[in-house]
Order: sequence, then C-alpha cells, then structure tokens
Amino acid sequence: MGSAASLCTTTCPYCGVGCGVDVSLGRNNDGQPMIDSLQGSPEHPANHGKLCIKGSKLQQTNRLEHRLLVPRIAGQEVGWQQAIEKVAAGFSDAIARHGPDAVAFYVSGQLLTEDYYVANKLMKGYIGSANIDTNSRLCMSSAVAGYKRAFGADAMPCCYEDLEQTELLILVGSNAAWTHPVLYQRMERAKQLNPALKLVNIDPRQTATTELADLHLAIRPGTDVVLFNGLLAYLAAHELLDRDFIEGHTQGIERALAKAAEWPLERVANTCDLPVKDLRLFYRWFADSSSALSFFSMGVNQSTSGTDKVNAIINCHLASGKIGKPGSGPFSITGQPNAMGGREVGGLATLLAAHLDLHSAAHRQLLQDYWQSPTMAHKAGLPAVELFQQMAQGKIKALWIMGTNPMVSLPDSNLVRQALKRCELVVVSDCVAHNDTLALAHVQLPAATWSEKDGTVTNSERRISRQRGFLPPPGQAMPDWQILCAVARAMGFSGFDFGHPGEIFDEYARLTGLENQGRRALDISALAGLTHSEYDRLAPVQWPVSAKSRQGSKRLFTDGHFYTPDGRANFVALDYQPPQQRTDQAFPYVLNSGRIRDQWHTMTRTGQAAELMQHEDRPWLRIHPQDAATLGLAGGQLAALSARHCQGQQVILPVKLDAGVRRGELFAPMHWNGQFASHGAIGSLFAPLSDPYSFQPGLKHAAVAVEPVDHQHYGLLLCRRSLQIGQLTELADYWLKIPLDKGLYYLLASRAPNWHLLAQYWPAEESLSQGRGAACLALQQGRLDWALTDSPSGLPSLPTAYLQSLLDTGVLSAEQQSGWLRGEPDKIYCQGRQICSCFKVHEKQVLEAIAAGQDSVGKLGASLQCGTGCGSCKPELSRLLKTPVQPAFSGGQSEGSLDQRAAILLEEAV
Ligand SMILES: Nc1nc2c(c(=O)[nH]1)N[C@H]1C(S)=C(S)[C@@H](COP(=O)(O)OP(=O)(O)OC[C@H]3O[C@@H](n4cnc5c(=O)[nH]c(N)nc54)[C@H](O)[C@@H]3O)O[C@H]1N2
Ligand SMILES: Nc1nc2c(c(=O)[nH]1)N[C@H]1C(S)=C(S)[C@@H](COP(=O)(O)OP(=O)(O)OC[C@H]3O[C@@H](n4cnc5c(=O)[nH]c(N)nc54)[C@H](O)[C@@H]3O)O[C@H]1N2
Ligand code: SF4
Ligand SMILES: [Mo]
Repeated sequence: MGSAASLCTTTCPYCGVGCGVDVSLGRNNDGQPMIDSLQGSPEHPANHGKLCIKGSKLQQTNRLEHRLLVPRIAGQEVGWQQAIEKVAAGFSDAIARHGPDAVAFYVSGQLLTEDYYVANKLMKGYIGSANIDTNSRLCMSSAVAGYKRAFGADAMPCCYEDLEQTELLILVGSNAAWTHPVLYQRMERAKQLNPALKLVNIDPRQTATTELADLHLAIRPGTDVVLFNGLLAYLAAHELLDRDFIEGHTQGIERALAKAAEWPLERVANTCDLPVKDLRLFYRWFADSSSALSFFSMGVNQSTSGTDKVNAIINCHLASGKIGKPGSGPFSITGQPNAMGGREVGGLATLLAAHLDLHSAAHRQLLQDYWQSPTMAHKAGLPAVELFQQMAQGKIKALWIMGTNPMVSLPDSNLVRQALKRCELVVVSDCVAHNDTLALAHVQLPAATWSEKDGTVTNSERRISRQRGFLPPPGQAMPDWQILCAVARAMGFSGFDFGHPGEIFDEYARLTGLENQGRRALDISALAGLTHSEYDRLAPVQWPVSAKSRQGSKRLFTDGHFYTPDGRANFVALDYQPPQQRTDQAFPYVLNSGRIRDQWHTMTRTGQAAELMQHEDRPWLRIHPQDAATLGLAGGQLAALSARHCQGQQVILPVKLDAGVRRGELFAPMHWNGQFASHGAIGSLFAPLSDPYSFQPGLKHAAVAVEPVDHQHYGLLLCRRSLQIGQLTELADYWLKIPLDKGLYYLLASRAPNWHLLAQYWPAEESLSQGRGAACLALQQGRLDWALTDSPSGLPSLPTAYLQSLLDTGVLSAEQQSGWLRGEPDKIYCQGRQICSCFKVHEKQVLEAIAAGQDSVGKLGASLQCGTGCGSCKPELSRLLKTPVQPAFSGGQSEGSLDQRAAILLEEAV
C-alpha cells in the first residue's frame, strides 16, 4: 500500500470537544493519496492524544461511494457554471420580485468559520437581510441568549482544565459519556486523581454518564429553573452569598432572590420530583465547595425555557462568586464542531457579525464601511423554526441549505416538508448524495468535506484549531466558501474574491479588532496578518487573542469585568415556566430525545460504517418496564407513537425496557431517518414550540401517545445490495436498514408481507426454502446472494458477526445453509451485543470474564482489551460489573431476555 507515509494534523469534524487528529497519509494502488491510519494528536490541548469511537473511525465514514460528486439540477448532472448561474439567478430574481427578506440561508455549526463568515457576509451585507439561521439554533441558541443576558456578550468563561481543577462537577442535561467522550474521560481521570471531587448528574434519565456520578438527580423534565432557583434561595437563606463579588461586579440580585425565595426546599422537591435529602446534599455540596463547574448541554438548551435554565445556573455562579476562577463557572458545552465559530462570525438571524450588535446603528455602519458593502441588514431575520413556518406559507421564495438536514433535525418535519415543497428554489449543498433534505432539493451542490477542506473551527473552550485539507476533493466537489463566493460573484457582488481561506480568516480577524479596545469579548485581532504558511501552521489557541493576550486566554472574567454597559453581570429574576408541549389524557407520555454513543446526528456519515451500527443496530424506544407492562408492550416489540399535531401519522420504534427512564417518560434517538427507516424519524412528533428569548425549540419534550403495533409478520433480509425505497414499500409495511461491511440487512414487518417479490427483484440461480416459516436462501454459484428469515413475534435479532460471516464466506456449507433455514446461528457468533467497538468485545465475553473474577474495568481491559482503545465503553463495562445475573445465552440473541436482565440491573442500581 504505497510509499512512505506523511503526517498531517487536523481537527475531528464531529463534536465540540474539538480533538486534534494526526493522520498518516499513504497512497493507494492508483497512486492517489489516502488515509493510512489516524490517531489523536498528543500535542492537542483538547484531547492529549485521545479520540472517542467516532473520531477513531473517521476513515470508515469517509467513503467515496456515498458522495455527491457532481452538481445536479432537477436530478440531472450539470456543470458548475450552470449550477452557479441557476442559484445566482434564482436568488437575484426572488429578491428583485419580493425583496431581500424573501430569501434565506439555513446553514450549520458543522461548516468551518471561513464558510460561515462568507455566508453571513453575503446575506447581511449584500443581499441585505438577516435571514441566515443555522442548526445551532436547535443546539446552542439558549446558551447564547443566556450568556448575553447575564454577561452582555456570548462569552463562555471556562476551559477544559477546569474539569481537573474543580471540587464539584455538575453535569446538567448532558450525557457526556456518549456525547463528549473525551471530556468524560478527563472527568474520570480527574476523579481518580482527586477522590474528593464530587460529580452530580442532573438528568431525568439514568445514562452512561450517571455511572461516574456521586449523586444522580433524576429531575422531572423541564424543571431545572426550579432546581437552581432553589439553590439560590438556599445560598441566601444560609448566608452563603459572596457579598463582595455581588456588590463589586453584579447587579439585580434582589429581584432574583425575591423570585428564588418562592422556592423553599420542599416545594422544589415536589416540583422537580426529587427527594429532599438529595436536594439538600446537592445544595450543601455547592455551598461547601470552594469551586464548582456547571457543565451543561442539551437537557438545558433544548427547552421552551432554555434561556431561563441557563440564567438560573449562571445566577448561582454569580451569587457564590464561582466564576472567572479556576475550576468554576457556567460551562456550556457545544455540540457541533463549530457551533462556536458560527456564533463568533455572527451566522444567526439574531446576530450581526463578530459580536457587533444588529440593533446598533453604529455597529451596522461600522460593518458596512468595513465590508464596503452595498447594504446592511437592519433587523433580525427569521430563526429556524419560524423560517420554515413562513416558508410553508409561501413567504420564502429561495432557500439555500448548507451542511444540515432539516427534514430530520427540525421539529414538526411534516411542516418542514410542506415548506420545502412550497419554496420555489431549494438549493442544498452537501457532501453525501442522499439524505432526506437533498431529496427535496431543486439544486444539489457537491461540497468538499472533512479531510478535503481548509479552515478553522472553535471548540467548547473557545479554542480555535485548524481543520486541514490533505486529500483532493472527489469528483467536482468544492469547499463551501468557494461555492458561496462563486454565487456571490455571479450575483454581481464584489467583496468575494478570496483565493484562499486564510484571506477570509484575515478579514474576519481584523473585523474582531475594529474599534474594539476591550469593548467586545471576541477579539482575535492578534491573528490578523498571518501569511498563508503561518495560517497553515496555526496552533490551537483560545480567544481572545488580542494585543493584550497574544497567547490566547484560558478564562474570561478573571477581573470581574463583564461586557454589559456598566461592566456588571446581570442576575435574572426567574419564574418557572413548564414545558410548552403539555401532556394530557390523549397524549400522556413525555418523549425525550437525544443521542446514542456511536451515531452522529442524521447518520449521513456514521450510518455508513458497519462497526458503528453494531452497538445499537436499531432505534430503541426506551420505556420503564412498568409502563411497558401497562401498555402491553414487551421488550423487542414495536410501538407506535403519535402526537396531536401529526394527525394520525405514526412513528414506529422497537421497544427496550429501561428502568433508568422515569415513569411516564420515553427516550428515543434523534438519528434515524428516511434513509434508514420507514417510520423511525421522530422529528414529526415535536411541535414547533420555542423558547421566547432564544427561539430554540423544545426538542426534549414532546407529548405523545404510545400503543403496541402488531404487524404479525417479521423478517430479516440479508443481502449484498440495497433495495430502492419503492421496492421496500412494496415488500413490507415497515423496514429498517443496517449496513454491514460488504452488504447489509433489513429488518422488516408487515401485516401482509410480499416476500415473494424478492425473487423478482433478485432472480436467483438457486433458492432453498425448506426451512421454518418463510426462511429461504438464494444462492449464486453456491454463494449467498440474499437470505430471508422470519419470526412471528417481533423484529428478529441475529448477531452481526454471524450475518457478516455468511456474506464473507464463499460457497456456503450444507451446515451453514441448514443453520439459516432452521433459524439457528452458529454458537460461536452468539456473543450478545458488541460493547467495545475498538476491539470488538461482546457482552457475553465480558460477563464470562467477570464470572471468572475480573472485577474491575481495568482488569477486564487487561484480559479482553475492552475499554483500552477509545474508552467510550468504560461506563457500560462498569455497569456490567454491577450485574448480578450470569450470561444465559441461547442460540439466537433474544432481546427480551437481555432487556429483562438490563432492567433488573438498572432497578438494583436505582
Ligand atoms: N455520539 C454522539 N455525540 C454527539 C452528537 C451525536 O450526534 N452523537 N452530537 C453532538 C451535538 S451537536 C450535541 S448538541 C451534543 C449533545 O450532547 P448532550 O446534550 O449530552 O446529548 P443529548 O443526548 O441530546 O441530551 C443530553 C441529556 O439531556 C437530558 N434531558 C432531557 N430533558 C432534560 C431536562 O429537562 N433537564 C435536564 N437536566 N436534562 C434533560 C436527556 O435525558 C439526555 O440524557 O452531542 C454532541 N456529541
Ligand atoms: N428530536 C431531536 N432533534 C434534534 C436534536 C435532538 O436532540 N432531538 N438535536 C438538535 C441538534 S443539537 C443538532 S446540532 C441538530 C443536528 O442536525 P443536522 O445538522 O441536520 O444533522 P447532520 O446529520 O449533522 O447534518 C449535517 C449535514 O451536512 C453534511 N455535511 C457534512 N460535512 C459537510 C460539509 O463540509 N459541507 C456541507 N455543505 N455539508 C456537509 C452531512 O452529510 C449532513 O447531511 O439536530 C437537532 N435536532
Ligand atoms: S470527543 Fe470524539 S467526536 Fe468529539 S471531537 Fe473528540 S474524537 Fe471527535
Ligand atoms: Mo447540537
């Protein structure tokens, strides 16, 4: 495989931890550069050499066969020039006919800062509208709004080192073990080094993150404001306020305290549904610790009271002076790799650019002069949810979506579909050839992606790092900033003649310093004027990077000065607002949603990697065993979910019993979509209701009805190539698609299955079907072409390694054939779920090792290697160590029995 490897350092394109990645490059047999191997950069301050499972599998998700390679108009391949002209003319025409506010960009926290900067400049300074919003609206906007209310700027004060320096780590609405795994491992290490460090986990569910917690507050969803108001009241009642800090650096505490005083301990306990003794313990710990860090994420932000939740947390830090000091502060953890960069350049409908204020005439003029642009947006544009609502009413005529998949990720996806259908011109730039949004695009533009494009991203601790391009973009794919500049020029605008991303960065860096003099938090003017090669070599650095802080800044507010007009931080007086999506008799369950360990969002990349589908191969609906019993649902069975606004349309998911979910609540993953499931996309169930300050939708709290669905016939189809979606719909009522290394399988359910159609889709040389039920095997020259097995009672579960082995084998033996037809996989494959994806260690091996006396995560690692690679599976290993039940595996992999065992195990832990 090629000549001597060269090394390139870049940044992981997944989460906001922002890990450095060292890539060894080689050449393939055609002499083309390719990734030989990759590992975490030991020098990068975010990860010190660590990567989680998603980062370490980046090679597998960078596959050419799924890429969009050529621009398309109405499904037809066209050249770039034609595509650019079409987009430019479409936008110019809509603006000429209906004004600048009739067009919009919907962009992404997964773009690079340079892409984002150009998109924002084009929309605000040239088109003259602020209709540029982003998927960060669904992610970070409550944190932005909360910081601005309290500090006068979107300025996150903390840094990762605080994880090691704090005495009390409070994880609020974060499942960091799965979503920010490298930081979670830092927490684990910090606890090992300092056993006095306490960790509190505030989450309605018991999650992998709870494993590390000294205290789990399984809070009633949506009541975080009450919990933190209660803490503020407790601090005041026990005279634990930091009077010097409050008097010297804040304003408004009296009103905040008056509101908090309405929340004595018992009332908090009642509303949050928490034991008084746990609350008291938490409050005592907060008061007694000389430092405390609130690490918060989507359980806080994605709420119709998300901004208030953020301020309730900040109030407590201000009141106790636990801010601007090592180990202390309200630490908003960003989800996407560059949600921060987007906020910095101002790529949201409610911002201007680079921390300049959209509502200040002086700032608008300053920016217009700087850009020398023909116009300037002067009022807020439409935030994401409202943008699509207005579009559904015909008010948006042209839309350009970049790097996001709103058909899956926005609430009320039926409305999103109507909106896209109503919009006259829908342009989508993406790196993959198919997703649910691309399916509705008039123009599809092939974007270059990670490993092919150059620019910067900012991680959760304000650290700017370079993403570096080291592979040529495939086909005609181009970096987003280049596509944007080409369209801007075709629309007749000057100001978009950038030849290199470093030139964009330079323009942006200068802007942050413009008439700043310490007035705006964001200042990276010391990075202006870099040569291309200095930009290429740029080392990770935390903003501000100004004349005063050339080496960057670890923490903000160390001098107690904030960015409000009087320099004081604001307390915010807060009332409790219950979640807007209320349950009632008809829709009695709260549906919570979020992430699983090995998938990234809408699966366009991670869904391609067979290894990342093994940890959870289907979208489990997690439900408490007693609720399941009431509903007549068994583990593994399918359940149908509906919400009032969905008008009878259902989402259907297989059930997993989980005593770590509260009664009356459900949890489902956000990832599945129309490419992987017929009824698995949950976005339609969430009503488009948003926080009044941040406009962030409440994606953690839908009101739904649940009922069992019995399709009567269930099958697993193993095959070498995909079926068209139309074929699948003919074949069965319900399907899920799961990739394998050289092939795939479908899980099917149907009231009246049409299995016979398979023989028409894929005529076989030889087919065997003397098995149970509809089990059959189609062979080509003795090799498996496709194979079906069925089950009367629920979606089948067969070990992935077994399915893969049937595809990998050449001519199938008589034994293998009859095993399939009897529905009995070879026992060597019946190892249970894969727990460790790095070393492919399965549940049964772990349980056997535990039975043989390996009684710690470390010992399991020493004997099986599990947990010694990326470490993402360590919380699960630690949970298995607590299981009292010994492995009882039969031939197949019965989810029912695994579920029951998991339920027992969780119940014991509760
Ligand atoms: N594996 C993986 N990692 C990811 C991503 C991914 O897709 N996959 N995406 C990245 C992105 S963009 C993001 S934004 C982050 C998200 O990272 P997280 O916020 O950690 O992940 P989520 O699973 O969305 O939600 C976190 C928790 O909020 C809890 N929660 C729900 N309602 C409430 C409530 O009312 N109060 C409290 N206190 N908690 C509540 C949920 O039960 C859930 O466990 O993950 C990033 N990392
Ligand atoms: N129910 C529910 N819904 C949610 C959430 C939830 O917790 N629950 N979480 C919300 C949150 S926090 C987030 S961040 C969103 C995420 O939701 P999305 O942003 O919609 O999800 P992704 O799958 O990350 O979409 C990114 C798209 O960009 C493409 N892409 C990748 N690289 C590039 C590139 O360089 N250029 C371009 N042009 N395209 C590229 C990918 O192929 C993919 O299609 O989902 C939100 N929706
Ligand atoms: S924690 Fe994982 S997904 Fe996040 S940046 Fe690091 S390697 Fe990438
Ligand atoms: Mo996110």
